[in-house]
Amino acid sequence: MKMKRQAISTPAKLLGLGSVALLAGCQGEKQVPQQPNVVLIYMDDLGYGDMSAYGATKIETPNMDRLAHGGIRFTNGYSSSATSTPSRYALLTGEYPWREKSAQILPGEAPLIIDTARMTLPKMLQEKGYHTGIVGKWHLGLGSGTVDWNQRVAPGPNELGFDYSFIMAATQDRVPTVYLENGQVVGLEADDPLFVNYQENFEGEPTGLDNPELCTTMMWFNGHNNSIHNGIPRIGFQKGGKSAMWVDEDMADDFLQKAQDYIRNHKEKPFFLYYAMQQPHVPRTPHPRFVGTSGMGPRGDVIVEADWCVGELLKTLEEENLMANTLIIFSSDNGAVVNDGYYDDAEEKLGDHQPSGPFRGGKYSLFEGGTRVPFLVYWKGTVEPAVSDAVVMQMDLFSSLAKLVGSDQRGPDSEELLDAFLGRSEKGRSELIMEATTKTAYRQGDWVFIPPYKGPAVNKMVNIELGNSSEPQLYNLADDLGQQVNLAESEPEKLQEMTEAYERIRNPKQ
Ligand code: NG6
Ligand code: CA
Repeated sequence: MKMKRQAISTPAKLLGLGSVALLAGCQGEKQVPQQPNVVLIYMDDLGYGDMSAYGATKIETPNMDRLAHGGIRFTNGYSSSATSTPSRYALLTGEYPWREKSAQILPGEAPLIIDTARMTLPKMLQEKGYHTGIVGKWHLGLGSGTVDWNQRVAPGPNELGFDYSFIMAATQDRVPTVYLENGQVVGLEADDPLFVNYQENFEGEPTGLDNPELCTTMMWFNGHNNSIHNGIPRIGFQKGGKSAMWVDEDMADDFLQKAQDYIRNHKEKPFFLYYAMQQPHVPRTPHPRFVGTSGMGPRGDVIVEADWCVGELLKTLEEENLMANTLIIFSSDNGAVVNDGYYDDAEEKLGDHQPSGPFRGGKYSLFEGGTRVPFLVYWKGTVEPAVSDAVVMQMDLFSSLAKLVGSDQRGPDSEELLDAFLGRSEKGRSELIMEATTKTAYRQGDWVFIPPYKGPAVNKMVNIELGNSSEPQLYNLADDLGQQVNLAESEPEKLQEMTEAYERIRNPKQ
């Protein structure tokens, strides 16, 4: 007798399978445990070509590769944007970031940009009984007005669905250079309060601009010339809070330890851990034991360091016997950048390493290098190792994980692609909009359309082609992965079709 779709979970229960569901349409496939732990490892600026599993030959990433070779390695995995804040916004809300104007690279003093009344990925999981935690980079704003860093800072991750948070507010190159645990600045002492200002400096405080002699760890190249901490000039001004300041070289260990503690402390019920690492974003500050390990300077060294962290996290899951019941997702918030504003030898020691792999552009770019990122799904014993060409976005994790855990919640733009994520289907998205600093482009099938945009073709400071052109651009990725041949003139009908399809999503008629 054929089972009806809706009836599928009932017989599973009758068979005593407990929290096991069969995936509709996949008879004969293994059953999927319904409430696995979910660990999302999220890199900052790791490019498609920065992992050996994605073709890097100059750098070894054995632990990331373990996830790639033992799970599904997506070749068409996208972040939702070519920069951090919008990608993280889409990840947590399941909504295209260009719908929210404030979802652009935020300063460290920006208010929270997601309404606390809103459904989010961690809230959806909480509703299903999960304990939820974030460790690492936040970058979605904190508080609702001017933040007093000497009080509990809220709303923030804890008000958006994370039961536990240990975060840096924005980025490693932005003040305040402190961690916050559940909204409290860690290690702050009452007699040395912390003040932050992005408009003007505090009287008598040195800056990278006026005091280059104090930039002893790293010198600024572009921007990054405000307050100095740990010999590194930053974006934004801060004063006080000395006892709370992080040590950049220890950051990887600090986050790793909190992530490991979180796993050990919450293994009794299903948990969601969002482990948002800081590498290889600037300033690249490997712990001394990783200095020189890549032969490519600090950018390579912090990738080696990050890879080690991934290995240690996997060890913890193994030690706690959690591997078979933990779905691990690995990706990066945007594509690669080499020089992102400090003199750190990244250009000089790059050699022939290609951080964006075969793709044109990188971070900040509308070309594929901006948003096409490493994307891995690993689940020991449940997900079969494979390479998948399905088109998937990080924004789709919201609805897909909801489906997995039996939640009816869906993100507004988030497609439910659970079968693709678990390697049971090659069918991903048929279309998507990618975003780069407020500009957008459109992919449908193998075709990519980039509308005409004002602005420089190349951001010379970071040496990245942005995708701006006075002419429309049309590429066919099927035989032009590197977006070298603009077909806009030779394929006018396709151009017209793509323009209309793009406009339908981007500027729908009311
Ligand atoms: C840019 C910074 C860059 C980086 C980026 C955000 C300058 C010149 N450049 O404005 O270094 O911090 O913002 O990166 O200040 S992201 O990955 O968090 O989006
Ligand atoms: Ca980033």
